[in-house]
Amino acid sequence: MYDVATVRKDFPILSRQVHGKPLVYLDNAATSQKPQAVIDAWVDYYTRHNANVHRGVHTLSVEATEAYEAAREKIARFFNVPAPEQLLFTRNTTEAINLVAMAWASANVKAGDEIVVSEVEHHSNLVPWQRVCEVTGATLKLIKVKPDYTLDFSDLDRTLTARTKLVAITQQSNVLGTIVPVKPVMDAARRVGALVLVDGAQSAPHSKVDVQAMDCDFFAFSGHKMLAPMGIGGLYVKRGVLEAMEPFLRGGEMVLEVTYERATWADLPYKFEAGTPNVADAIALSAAVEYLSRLGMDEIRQHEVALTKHALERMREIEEITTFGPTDLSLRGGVISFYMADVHPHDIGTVLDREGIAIRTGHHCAMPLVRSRLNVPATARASFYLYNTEAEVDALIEALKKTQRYFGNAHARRA
Ligand code: 7TS
Repeated sequence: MYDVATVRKDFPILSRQVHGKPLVYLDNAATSQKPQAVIDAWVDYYTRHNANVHRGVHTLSVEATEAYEAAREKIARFFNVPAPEQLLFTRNTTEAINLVAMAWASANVKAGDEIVVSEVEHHSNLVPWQRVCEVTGATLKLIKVKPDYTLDFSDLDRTLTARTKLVAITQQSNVLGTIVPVKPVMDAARRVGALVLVDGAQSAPHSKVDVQAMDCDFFAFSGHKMLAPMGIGGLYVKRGVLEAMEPFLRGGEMVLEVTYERATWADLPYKFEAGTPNVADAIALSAAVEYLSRLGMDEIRQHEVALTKHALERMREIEEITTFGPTDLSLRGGVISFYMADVHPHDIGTVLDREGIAIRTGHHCAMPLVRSRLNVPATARASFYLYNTEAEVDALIEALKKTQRYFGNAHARRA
């Protein structure tokens, strides 16, 4: 039985107040809060073991190296990565995707080729591909979003052609919550010989990810959205693809031998990890995946489905609210973007903050989707995680009713 009250005790920040009210943190799609176990792992590293890795023979350096590589192994197991060296540490999803754009695409995408993304992508999985196309002369193509907020796969075999080199697609939309089934994309990509990159920023924290079952070529994720500190994330790459890839950044740590004229590269994964790595945060990320595994990804998902169901039902009590995203709960994660007639999302966010409730407002780094597909200037977005409760959803609804009464009346007064 999932016991959210016990889970909450692990997160020190959840006991704080904001404007004299208990914090209700519903901005989890932006970043998650951290359990004590993660904070402790980070503090323990700097308190007892800190040293640079892979360089020294002294005890601290050996301990730091062992802890760093043990973290890589644990995180690799969490995503069912076949071998730890296929998990590259990056700062976040954005850097992981840029690594693929720089190291793989620059060598494999040529003028006349095509890269396919979807209309729901976060800027991090759109802008790097725009740049690759600009530099190489390749074309960027879009998989459309349907009026029911799922992706239109009916045309996949026409969108993907013999010229398609890569499909870069999110596994869960940060705006709509839509869960994207990757299999049809994989199947269509394999038929034309294209590779597939999966943006797991929003899926990795909330559901079981198995990169081998998915069979994708690249999988990118951010630690900070899955209970770990900011500044650590990763990229899984399929072995054959990884072995053929040129380095992303060049410098120390990633070389085997260097002369004044040239250099040769270190083994995997170090060839892709130039410079001193983020050891403490990698270790804290391994504590985060241990915490998530202990709770169980399926249990976490079920908890979030229940919260989302409750929130969607209760939002219907407020006539002025329009929600975006699939109605079928099996097709959506715990993210609800919404719009309230006559109230700017920023005003909603401000009123809610006075009630201690943290939500996000804006275009959520998916400007084309919000502006030209949802046709609103911005949305308000509540996003749930493993520590949120039904009572918090109820607090959100009451605060939204208050917002509506306040602004609705203000508009009536002006009319
Ligand atoms: N891809 C998706 C689907 C995302 O939701 C995000 C971050 C990123 C990539 C980039 O992640 P980063 O860790 O590299 O920044 N999404 C959000 C959000 O919805 N609000 O703030 C960040």
